[in-house]
Amino acid sequence: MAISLFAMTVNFFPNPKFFTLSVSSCSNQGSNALPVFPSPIVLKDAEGLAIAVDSYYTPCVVDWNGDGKKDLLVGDGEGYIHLYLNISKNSEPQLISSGRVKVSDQDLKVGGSAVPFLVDWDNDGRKDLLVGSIQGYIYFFTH
Ligand SMILES: [Ca+2]
Ligand SMILES: [Ca+2]
Repeated sequence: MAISLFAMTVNFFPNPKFFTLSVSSCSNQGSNALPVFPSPIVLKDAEGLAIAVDSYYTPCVVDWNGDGKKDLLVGDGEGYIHLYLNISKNSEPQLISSGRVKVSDQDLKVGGSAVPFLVDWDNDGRKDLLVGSIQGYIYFFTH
């Protein structure tokens, strides 16, 4: 399967004081060795609404719940991470918002501009969360 590209789009309307950011995807029309990306398509949730918030957005594709289907983690400019679970199949993902990622019933928050990455960092068989932040730190949330 050829890789795909995720991009972030900034939309200013009606003036530069108010803007939204949305997550877009480009399916690779070429090969992994020679990717060819057409115009991006704004990702929408299962209800057809653009996946967007009002600040910097960083997408990260993960299998959050271990069901074999790709889900989406999205860090935002305030330092929160939003989870979108895939309720369909990998070839035609349908994402539903599952809210912000939590730590001990509180919204997980780093200082700002959260950049999430899911990996088994300590090699114990459970996925952990590494989150970059605008302060230059990388936070480790063990599972
Ligand atoms: Ca999943
Ligand atoms: Ca782990």
